[in-house]
Formats: sequence, C-alpha cells, structure tokens
Amino acid sequence: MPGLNKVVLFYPPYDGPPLGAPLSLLCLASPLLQAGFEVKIVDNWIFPDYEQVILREISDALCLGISAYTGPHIGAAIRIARAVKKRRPDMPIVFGGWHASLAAHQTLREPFVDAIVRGQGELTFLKLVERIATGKDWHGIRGLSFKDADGKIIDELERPVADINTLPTPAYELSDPGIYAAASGVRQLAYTSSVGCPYQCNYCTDQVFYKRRFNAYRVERVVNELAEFVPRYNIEHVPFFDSNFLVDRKRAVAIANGIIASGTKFRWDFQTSTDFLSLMSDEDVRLLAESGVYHIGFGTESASQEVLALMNKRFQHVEQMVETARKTHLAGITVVFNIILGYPDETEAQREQTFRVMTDIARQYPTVSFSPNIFTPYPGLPIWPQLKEMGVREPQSLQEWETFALGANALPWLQGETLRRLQRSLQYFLLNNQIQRMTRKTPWVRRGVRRLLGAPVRWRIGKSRYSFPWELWLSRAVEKVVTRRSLLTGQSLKEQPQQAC
Ligand code: B12
Ligand code: SF4
Repeated sequence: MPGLNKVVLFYPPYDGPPLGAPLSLLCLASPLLQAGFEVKIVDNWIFPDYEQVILREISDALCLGISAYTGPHIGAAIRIARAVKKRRPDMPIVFGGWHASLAAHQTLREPFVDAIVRGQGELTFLKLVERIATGKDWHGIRGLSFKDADGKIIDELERPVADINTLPTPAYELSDPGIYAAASGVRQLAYTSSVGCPYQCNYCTDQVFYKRRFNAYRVERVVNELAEFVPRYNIEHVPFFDSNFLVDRKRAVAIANGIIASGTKFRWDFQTSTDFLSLMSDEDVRLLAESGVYHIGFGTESASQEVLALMNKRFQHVEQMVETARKTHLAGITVVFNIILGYPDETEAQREQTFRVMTDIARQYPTVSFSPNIFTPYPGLPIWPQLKEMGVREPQSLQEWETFALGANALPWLQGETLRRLQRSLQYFLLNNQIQRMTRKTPWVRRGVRRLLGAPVRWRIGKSRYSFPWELWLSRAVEKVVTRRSLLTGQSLKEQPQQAC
C-alpha cells in the first residue's frame, strides 16, 4: 500500500485489572517506530469506545494488527476484525500472540484474517509491514503464515527465537501509566527481563512458543532500564512477565543488588518455579525483598508426586514447596501457589492429598495463598492426543475457543458427583486458607465465626468428609471466600462460574 505509513494495533479487553499498557504491542511498536512507521495502539483502558476509534484510525492505515490469548480476548478480536474487513477489505489484518501462534491454521481460515505472525513478533511483523508498505509479496518471511491470492495457506519457515538483548526497548513512550492507574489504583510498568523456560510441563505451551530457550537481558540492561523508567513515569509497581524468572539465580540476585545500588524504589513481582527458589539462600531471598519484591507466583499445581509426574513436572518436589514457603515467609514476601485440579488421570485421593499438604503449608506460613483452577486444555498443548482419546473435544473454530477456555469445565472425567465433590472439597480448602489469615483488622463477628469454624474445617480436610456442609453455609453469612487470584500479583480476581458450589 504505497503512500500509507500508519499501523494500528489492537489489544482486546480481558478479564481482570490492567497491569500497565499491553507489553506485546509496545514491543511490536518499537522496531516499527525505528523504521519510520507511525503506530497507533488501541486498548480498551485508553479507548472504551475502541471499535469507533479503530474504524476511524484504519481509514488511512497500512494494516491492523490484533493480539489474542485464548479466551475472552477472542470475542472482541473477531468482532473488530469483521467490522474492519467490511470497511477496508483491501487492508491486511494480521493476528499474532499466543492463541494465533498455537492455532495458526484454524485462525487463518477465518475470512477476516490475512496473516498470522507465529511466535515472537518484533522482526517478523516489521518485515511484513515493510512488504505491505512497498506492495511486495509476502513469501519468504520467516515466522509468517498467510493466505496467498488463491486463498491457499502458506507457512513460511519458523523464525528462530531471537536473543532478546538484540531487540529494542519496548516503546513505553506510547503509553500513559496514569490512565491504567485509574483502573488498577497503581502506576505500573509491565516488564519482561527474559523469555522462555527450560522445562516441558505438558499442560504448558511455553516450550512450543519459546522452544525451551531461556534467554535474558543482561543485568545492566534490566537495572539501567528500570532506573530510567521508574522515575520518568513515576512508577510504583513493575510486574515482571518472565516465564520463569529464577532460571538464572545469579542473574536474579545481581538484578536485585543493582536495583538496590541504583536507589530506585518500586515494588516488583514475578513468576517462577519452587525448585529454583528453594535453592536460594535465605539471605538472597531477603535481598530480593529488600530490592522491592513483595510477591511471587508459583505454578506448584499439585502436592502429589504422582500427579506431578503425569504433568512432566518431576523437577518439582513437595519439600521444595515447603522450603519456598519458609524462605519467602522469612523475607516477608507473599506467594500464590497455583493448583491444577482434575488433571488427566489424577485420582480423587491424590487431589485430597494436595489439599491436605497445601493446608499444612499454609498453616505454617500464612504468607501462602492459593489459586486453584480446573485444568483447561489450551491450544497447542503437548498432551492433546491423550486428551482427545479421553473424550475432550477440541474446538473447531476461532470462535469456539472464546468460550471453551475459561469458566467452562470441558473435562468428561470431571462431571456429576465427582465434580460436585471436587467443588465442595475445594470450597473447604479455600475457606480454611482464609480463616487462618486473621489479622487485627478482621471484624469481630467474622473473627468469632472463623474461630468457631477452624477446628471442624480442618477435621473435614484431614478426613476428606464433606457432607452436610454447615460451615460453608455459616461462613457465607459473614464473608466471601476468594476463589481465584492473579498468580502474578496475588490480587483476588472475579469468581469463575465453574468454581461456584
Ligand atoms: C502478563 C500475562 C497475563 C496478563 C495479561 C495482561 C497484560 N497487561 O498483559 C493477565 C494477568 C491478565 C493474564 C491472564 C491470563 N493468562 Co496470561 N500471561 C501473561 C504472561 C506472563 C506474559 C505475557 C506478556 O505480555 N509477555 C510479554 C510480551 C512481550 O510477549 P507476548 O505477549 O507473547 O507478545 C509477543 C508475541 O506473542 C507476539 N505478539 C503478541 N501479540 C501480537 C499481535 C500481533 C499483531 C503480532 C504481529 C504479534 C504479536 O509479539 C510479541 C513480541 O514478541 C504470559 C506468559 C509469558 N511468559 O509470556 C501468560 C500467558 C500469555 N497467559 C496465559 C493464560 C492461559 C492466561 C489466562 C487464561 C489464565 C487464567 N486461567 O485466567 C488469563 C487469560 C486472560 C483473560 N482472562 O482474558 C497463557 C496463554 C495461553 C494461550 N493459549 O493463550 C500464557 C502463555 C501462560 C502459559 N505459559 O500458559 N496473563
Ligand atoms: S515451569 Fe512453568 S513456564 Fe516452565 S514449562 Fe512448567 S509451567 Fe511452563
């Protein structure tokens, strides 16, 4: 499209409070700006009327890029892409991000999608935009899938995962943390200091996206960028989006030391696995806290070693969870342990064991809380062949993935009485975790009820007896149990329908 120079990027709305401007789009924007393109980021937190804004902005745009995760993102992505295709049928619409990368052909089959950027987007998208701007054809761009003039799907070769040190700094100048703070109550700057994780848990697609290649910014880059951006944008909180931040523990400690030495003050958090944290010394974990780490999210998933083996998570052991809880508690860092329930071949006894062990850990260390989820099979998971054999139906279109992923239990082995028992025991587990976390601020009525319920609730979890749940009924009169938390920040999230008992 010779003569045009503008690229419009859309980040669909998602469930939950914002964590700063969408980092994916800031990363894509940076090389485009360097190459002289104009970039317009459209995000619902900035433009609640995003549909009108996009329809206006595309009138003189080269192309529209849309980012999408599996789940609620997809609905708005489809709606916008359809409306834009109607208004500007000549203008390419490019999808990217995790869902499009993991279900590329299915997404590309939609009439309103012209191309998919698979995996990391910075270089592939820049090359594509340059071709669109000069009217050249799209063959030969690594990492791209597209429809040719006859509608045939072409998959170009994979683009190797780039060393992120060679990529430019995300275009933070395009975002205004103040706008996001109006919704979240805090000025935030989303940051990624590394990508990839060396493990291969078979419910996780990180291995598909980043090929198990952990690659990280050098310590100086992280420290210098944070020392520059935190005061410039008056940032209070930096969520790190790394897949597994502590893969290189020496680097993590050096980053914490660098932040302290720079005198930059902010709170930060990250996700990692307990095997790495448990290997750190008490002093190093304290150092993380001193540099501003206040929360860490862990994908613990189960306390049954057999279930961990089913998940291909043999690297993780229950003792490491306990050690992680001890060290972070000592340092004053809160943690959320994610739990996956209903994993293929998990037995009820193993699930109960998870509840018991996790209950014990949280009793010793009140800084631990939990985010339990019923296993959700996302696209591209390595265990899809097994799931299909077990009767899980894979969604057949982009639209179907919107509702499939979140909130709906799609597991044929977790229905009827089994599901009801799971939900009941889960409610007891969460209630127990909540009643143990009494502070001086807890209102006296609630405090009294919690004292009354403590012993019977613990007895039920110990014995796995959940009939006639009077404690649940009574507790509902005085408090709302938190059923879902952000792994990243520990914040409580809206309840999912599947978890309502
Ligand atoms: C931050 C984060 C979130 C945040 C997102 C909010 C925000 N402000 O960004 C929150 C907390 C909301 C979130 C929620 C969820 N998340 Co999340 N999240 C992440 C995390 C940790 C980082 C994502 C990120 O921003 N990375 C940094 C940027 C730079 O990378 P990126 O997004 O991948 O973007 C690059 C490419 O994908 C591509 N790209 C992206 N968009 C586009 C668009 C175009 C046009 C192009 C060309 C390229 C392109 O180029 C970018 C630069 O290279 C990832 C794990 C990870 N390590 O990436 C999981 C991850 C994305 N989340 C995941 C999941 C499952 C969820 C939840 C469903 C969890 C749940 N059960 O509730 C929810 C769904 C959200 C919802 N309810 O709608 C999965 C996604 C799987 C999938 N199939 O979509 C991931 C991969 C975790 C995992 N390993 O399983 N998440
Ligand atoms: S440790 Fe975490 S990021 Fe790494 S493969 Fe397992 S679930 Fe994915």
